[in-house]
This record gives sequence, structure tokens and C-alpha cells, in this order.
Amino acid sequence: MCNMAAEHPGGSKIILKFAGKDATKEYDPIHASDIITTHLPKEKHLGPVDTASVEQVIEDQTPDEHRRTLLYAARPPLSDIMNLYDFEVLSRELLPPKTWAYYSSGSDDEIALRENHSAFQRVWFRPRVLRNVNKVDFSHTIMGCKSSMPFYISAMALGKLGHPDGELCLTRAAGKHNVIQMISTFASFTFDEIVDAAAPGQKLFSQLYVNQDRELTRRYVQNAEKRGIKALFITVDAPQLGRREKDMRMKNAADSGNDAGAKVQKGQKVDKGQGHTRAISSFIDPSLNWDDIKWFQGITKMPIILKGIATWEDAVLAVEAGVQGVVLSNHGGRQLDMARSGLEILVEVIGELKKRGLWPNPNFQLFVDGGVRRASDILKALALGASAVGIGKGFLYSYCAYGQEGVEHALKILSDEMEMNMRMLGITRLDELVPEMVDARALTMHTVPSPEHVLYNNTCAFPCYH
Ligand code: 173
Repeated sequence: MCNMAAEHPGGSKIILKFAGKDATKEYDPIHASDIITTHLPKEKHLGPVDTASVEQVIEDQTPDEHRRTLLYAARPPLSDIMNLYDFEVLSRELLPPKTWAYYSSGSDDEIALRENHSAFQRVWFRPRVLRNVNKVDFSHTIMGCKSSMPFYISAMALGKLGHPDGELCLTRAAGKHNVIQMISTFASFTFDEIVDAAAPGQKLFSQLYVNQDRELTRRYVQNAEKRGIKALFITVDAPQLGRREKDMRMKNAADSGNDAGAKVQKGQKVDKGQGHTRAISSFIDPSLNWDDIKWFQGITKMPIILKGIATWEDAVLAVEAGVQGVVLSNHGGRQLDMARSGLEILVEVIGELKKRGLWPNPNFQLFVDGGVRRASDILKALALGASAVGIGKGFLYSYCAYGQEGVEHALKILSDEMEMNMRMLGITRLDELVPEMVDARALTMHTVPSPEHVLYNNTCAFPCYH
């Protein structure tokens, strides 16, 4: 137990805080169910818990939990939800503050987070008219997989924090509506539990954080291939997790009470207030580099996509490394603050690949993620040359608020928006989308005022000082 506490990636404090108590509620969302069998040596498996000996914690709801329970019961009917932002507004009120802080936090001043949204606002349409747009078809092929729409559900960690069925809400809705889900390495459910929840023939992608223990990574990748995963998205923009300060502050607040943990920790080096992600991410290998790509190509036949490319220079290196594509992204504004939006990177990358005779390229795909909430966003990215886009938080918040039904409703909203926008753009199929249908001249101009006049109002944790 003591050894374990010292090595626990989330710090020893939390272990000591729950020592001798039932920690299921805290443990479950953050740990996949196979973590004990895959990470804890056999000799440390002490056997089944004698529940009679466990200190029972009968928890009354706090006034805030009670308020949220009432709010949850009084959610508007799904038919009132007009767009993907509506889910986000509801989630902010419905989720426990710690969960909202973890999901919604961008890094540092959250400028990259906001930029993802505002970049789309700097691209305008040039619609064509008087074309027969009676029948509109927006089905698409992504990495050889048929999809009802030109996006995939991007990987997000710790889904159970937001809903008991977590990522499975996505899997079930995606299977029903024929869209592709990318499974996160740090999902709350195990990789196999998610694949098992998929419908027969349902197409899935896998996101990979490369572990310092390459043997674990090899097993993870080869299991993914065996289970029929269609593409491997290796995250390359997170050698260290960004400072998501909202998340970090919540951890500090939770730990600052006068509990046993705090006393026992006195004088010890404490892993203070890292927040959910930084704690879990200690497995990620910061030594990952271009030479490792060959190793991946040697252990799997799945197509490899590098997720988190932010410059044309690295896109060229990716082509040269022989991978099948890249995701142009700033990691939802959660990594390097002020890294540009995927949309802006896309225009730069295509220009430079063209100059080098590397574009168009049937063997290399460009994906974009970050800030996508509307079909108009998707169409802008496709017009500018993206093969497809990734949507994460839009779907995350839809299941936080309404479970699987919420995800299905989000898909229906996007489908309606796709049809309407394509008609008004003057196209009936996605291959009719051309760069001339957008005006992206302002994309590289970063002079748009940020939505909040005083940035620190957004990141400050001490509202009484406002
Ligand atoms: O953005 C994230 O939160 C993320 O990528 C992550 C990384 C490690 C653990 C959990 C989440």
C-alpha cells in the first residue's frame, strides 16, 4: 500500500485520503476497469474486499449537488436544443464543478481555446446560386471507411466523469448513425469494452498516447489492430500536458481541507494540484521523436496519422516519414497556448505541400480539429482542403447533458445543418466543394479582439476579488 501510494501517478495524497474507505466514486471515472490487472503486480492483489469491514460513508448531497440534481431533472426537452452550443451551456450548469473544470479548461490564458472558435469566424462563404440542389448527399469516406458525415468523433479522456456510460454513449450513437469514433487511450472504459459495445462492422479509430513502457504500447497497438481498428492516431503534441489552470485549481481546492491526507503529507514532496490530466499523463513518453515512427510502422499495418501537427515544416516531415496523414490541431486549446488553430495551419500546409509537389496526394490526408460546432465550420475546413474534421467537445457535452440520446440529437442537428448549408452554398455532393467557395483572406489576421475584455476574469479563481 505504501509503495503504491508513493508511485501513484495521481500523487500519494489521494491514496491516503481514502485509505480504509470505499473510494469507488472517486476511482471509477479515472481508472479503466483493467488497470489493476494490467498495471498492478499480482502480489499486490490482496483479494476481494470484506465490505463489512469498510467504513461506510453515507453522503448527504451538498446544497450544490442538490441544486444540480434538480436542474438535471428539469432539463429542457431535446427538441428545444437547437445547436451544439446549447449542450455546452447546459453541461456547465449540470456537471460537478471539478468535471466542468477538467473538460472545459484550456491551457494558460485560454487564448488558443478561443482562437479555435474565432478562426472559423474569419472565413466567409462565397455561395453559388441557381444550381439544382434538390438532392443533397453528404456521405463521405474517411481513411477508407464509409461515414454518413464528413467528420469523426475525436478522442477525449475520462468520459465517465460526465456520464455513467461515458464513452459508450458515443459508441452506441455512432454505430446507429454510421459515424466513426476515435477511442481515447485514457477513456474511462477499457479499449475492449468500447470495441465490444460497437455494432457489428462499426468502424472505429484509435488514439494513442505513447507510453514510456514501449512493450505496453506495442500490446495496445497490436490489440487495436486485432480488434479491427481502421486507423491509429498517434498524439504528438503532448510531450507534457499543458497547464489547464481551471482543472489544477479544482485539485488544489479539493486537497486543501484539513483531512488525514494533508497531515500525513507534511514535509513530503507533494504532487500538488496537478489536476486530473496532468496526474494521469505521467505515463506519456516525452522522448517520443521522428525516429520512433519507423518502429510503429514495423509493429502495425494500420494506417498511421500524427495527431497534433502545427506547422508546414512538420507536415512535410510527416509526408517524408511515410505516414498516411496528420491532424492539424492545437489540441482543443489545451496544450501550447497561442498555438494556431488547425484551420489556419491547414491553409499554410496545403500551400507549402503544393510548392513541393506533395499535394494533392492520394496517400496523405489532412484532418483538422478544434472549435468545430457547426456544419458551416465543417464545410469551411473541407473547402480549404481537409479530408474530414474531428469534433470532440460538441459530442462530449451532448452526452454529459442527455447521454446517448444527446449524441444522437447532436448528430441530427449537424445532419440538418449540413443539408441546409450545402443547398445554400450551391452544392449537392462534397466533391463539389472548392476553395473558391470560401474567402479565407482574414484567416491569418490575429487582430480580432478577444471576446472578453479582461482576460484574467476568465482564469481567475477568486471571484470575490472581481
Ligand atoms: O486533453 C486532454 O485532456 C488529454 O489529452 C489527456 C491527456 C492525458 C490524460 C488525460 C487527458
